[in-house]
Amino acid sequence: MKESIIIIGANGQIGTELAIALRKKFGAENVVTTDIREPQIKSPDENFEIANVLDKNGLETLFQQYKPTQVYLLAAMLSATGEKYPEKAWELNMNGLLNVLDLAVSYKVSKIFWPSSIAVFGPHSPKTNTEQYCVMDPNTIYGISKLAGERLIEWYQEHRGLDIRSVRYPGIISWKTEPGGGTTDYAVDIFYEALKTGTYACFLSENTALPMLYMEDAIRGTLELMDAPKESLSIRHSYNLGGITFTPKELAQEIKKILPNFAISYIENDPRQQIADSWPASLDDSYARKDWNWTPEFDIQKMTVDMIENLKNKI
Ligand code: AKB
Repeated sequence: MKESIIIIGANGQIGTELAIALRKKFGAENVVTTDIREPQIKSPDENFEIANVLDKNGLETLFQQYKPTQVYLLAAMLSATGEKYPEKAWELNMNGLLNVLDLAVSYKVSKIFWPSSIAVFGPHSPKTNTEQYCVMDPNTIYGISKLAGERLIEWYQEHRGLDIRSVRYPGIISWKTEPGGGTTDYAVDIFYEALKTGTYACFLSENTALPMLYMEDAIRGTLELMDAPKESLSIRHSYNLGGITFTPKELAQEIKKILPNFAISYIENDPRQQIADSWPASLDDSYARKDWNWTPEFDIQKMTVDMIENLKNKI
């Protein structure tokens, strides 16, 4: 069957690269990217439309026009920005999801992808090798909205017959598009600053370990999950997706192997520290490994080499 794909929130860190991968896989003519503003750099084969996920009528016009078979909903406000604008974060993250789910039911969309996050865990969740099922007491608006979203997508599958696929993304590291408004963003900023100035003032403390994933792995994992036979998927909410775990100090050491003069310093009392402290350091992703053969390929060393190689040519 010919696919028709709509990506909502396509200009962000993940959307930009997912769009490239989806155009390659399904043909550029079958992929429509949307966001609230024009992309800064538009790919020559990109079919772009302005759309706001909170404008249900506008979104419905797009569904009518393109009759999507797959929808990727990436529009969201992340953890750090969400704490600054909690009402807006809740509205965007929850009403945006509800709008898409309702339209997906009405327009019989075959498959939906919606990302959750490690932010669904909280201070009472196990810190290391955090299991799929455990205490979950997120204390950021972003995390609360993601956990509520996980419950909603399971409900829509159970009661409205949708097929929704989801992963709990850790911090995503990439060089094509910068992230914005997250707690894990330091792990991307550090590379830009290392190349531009040779120094980085990190907003997280040196021993704050967080789960991370290189973009190439994240995109491959997402496409593999979307391709997996429905019968093999035992999780109908969102899969833990593990990759690499490291601290700012360990990442700085890895960067120093390539840029020996690089120096890191640490800023104290940044509000993002508290958020990071409430999140796991590593994830148990055995359900993803078992159900759809998830295997990350990038370790910290391979990722650091690739980031510096690519960013050197970009900045
Ligand atoms: C954030 O830091 O808010 C995001 C996330 C882990 O979901 N990168």
